Amino acid sequence: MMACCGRSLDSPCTLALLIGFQFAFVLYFSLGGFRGLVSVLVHTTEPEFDYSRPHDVYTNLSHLGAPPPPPRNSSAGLTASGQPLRDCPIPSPMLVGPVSVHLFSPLSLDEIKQRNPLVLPGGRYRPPDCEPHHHTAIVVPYRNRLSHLRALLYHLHPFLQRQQIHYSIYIVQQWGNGTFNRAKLLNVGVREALRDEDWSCIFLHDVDLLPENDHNTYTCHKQFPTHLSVAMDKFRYRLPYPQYFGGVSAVTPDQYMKMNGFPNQYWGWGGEDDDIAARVRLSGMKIVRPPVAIGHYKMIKHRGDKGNEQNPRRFDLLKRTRLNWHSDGLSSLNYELLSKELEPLYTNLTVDIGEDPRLNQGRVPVAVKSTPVHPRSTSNVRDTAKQENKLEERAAANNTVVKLSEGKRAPVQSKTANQTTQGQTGVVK
Ligand code: UD2
Ligand code: MN
Repeated sequence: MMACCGRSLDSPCTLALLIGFQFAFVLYFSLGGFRGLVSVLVHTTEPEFDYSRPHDVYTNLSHLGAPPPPPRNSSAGLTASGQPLRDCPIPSPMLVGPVSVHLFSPLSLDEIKQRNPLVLPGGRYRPPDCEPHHHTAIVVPYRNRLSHLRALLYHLHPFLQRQQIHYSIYIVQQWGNGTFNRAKLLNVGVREALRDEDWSCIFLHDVDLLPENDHNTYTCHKQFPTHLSVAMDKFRYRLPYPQYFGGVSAVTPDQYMKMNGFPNQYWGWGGEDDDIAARVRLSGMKIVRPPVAIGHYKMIKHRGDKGNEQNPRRFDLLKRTRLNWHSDGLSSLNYELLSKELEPLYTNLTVDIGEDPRLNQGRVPVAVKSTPVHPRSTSNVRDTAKQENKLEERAAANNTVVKLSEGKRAPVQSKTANQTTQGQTGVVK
C-alpha cells in the first residue's frame, strides 16, 4: 500500500486517485450538482411532475360544456329540481397536472367564450354540479396588453374550472396615459371586487403569467398571504430571492386589511412587490408558497411599456416602508371608478387613479377632466368611498396636470381592453 503511494505521477496509486476524482466529478454533475446530490441523499417530499408531456388546458371540460346545465339556485345551493348540491370534492377529480401553455391565444375573444360556455358575463363561474369550497376573485392590473389578455383568458378559464372553484376575473384598467401604478390598481381591484361579493380569496395576477400545473390551486391559505409564481421560466424555474412576491400572489380579505393593503406611491416599474412583501412581515405574517414542482409559470416575453419606465424612487420608498405602511395603503386609497362593464369573459373596471404627485412639481394643476365617461360604459360609477379619504389626496388624484411648456394636454380617451392595441417600446426584460 505504501509502495503504491509514492510521489511519482505515473504511479498506479496516483492514476487510481485521478480516475476516482474524475468519476466523482462526472457523478456530481450528472446528479445535478449540489442540489441534485442533496435531494438524492436527503429524501425530499416534493411531488414530481413530468412537464415534458403536458395535457391540453381544456382537458376534462367537455362534459361540462354541452348541453348547458339547467339554471340553478346558487345562493341556496340547490339544483333546479330542488336537490341540495353535494360539496365539490377536494382535490378536484378533474385535475391533470402539467398543462400546455399557448403564449399567444390561438382564438379570438368570441371563440374563447364559445370554448367556455359556462362562464357568465363578468367572467364569472360556479361549478354547475357541486357546491364550491372556494370563492376567488382574480384581479389583473392592466393597460394596453390585449394579446396578453387573450392568452390569459384562453388559459385561465379552463384551468380554474377544472379546480371546481367559484371565481371571477377582474381587469383593472388604468385610464389615460400617465405613469402606470400596479399596486394602486391592485388596491382598486380588491376594493371593487369585495363590493360585488364576499370573496374568500383574492388573487393579484400579472396579465402575462400563465400557470403550468393545475394542482396549483387558486385558493388562499387561511393564515398567511400566498406567493404562487415560485418557479417561472423567466427565472429558470427558481425563486429569484427569498422575499420575492411578484407575479401571482393571493390574500384573504382579512390578510389584506391586516397589512393595510398595498402601497399607492409606486409610480412606474418596480419595488411595489417588495414593499408588499415587507408589509406581510411588518404586519406579523409570513409568506407561504406551493412546492416549486407545482408553482410553475410561463411568462409571455415582452418589452417594457411606455408609461411604465423604472421607478427611480423605488429604493428610497422601500427604505421607508416600515414608517409608511400604516398611512399609505388601503386607508389612503383614492380613485375614481369611470366605468364597470360585465364583458363576456371578464369584468372591466376603468379607473382614474390620478398621477404621480411628483409630476406636479413645477407644473400648474388644471382640472381638465369634465365628464370622464368610458366610451362603452354601461355605468358611470363615482367612488363614494373617496369622500372618506384625506382631502389632499383627493385633490392630488383628481387634478390632471399640464406642463407649462407643453400647453394643455387633452384628456386621453379611455378604451376597453377589447379596444386597446399593443404599443410597447423599450428594452426586453
Ligand atoms: C415584474 C413582476 C411584477 C411586478 C413588476 C414590477 C414578475 C413575473 N412580475 O414584472 O409582478 O412586480 O415586475 O412592477 O416578476 N401592466 C400592464 N400594462 C403596462 C404595464 C404593466 O398591463 O403598460 C401590468 C401587467 O399586468 C403586467 C404587470 O403590470 O404583467 C407587471 O408589469 P411588467 O410585466 O411590465 O413587469 P415585469 O414583467 O418586469
Ligand atoms: Mn411581465
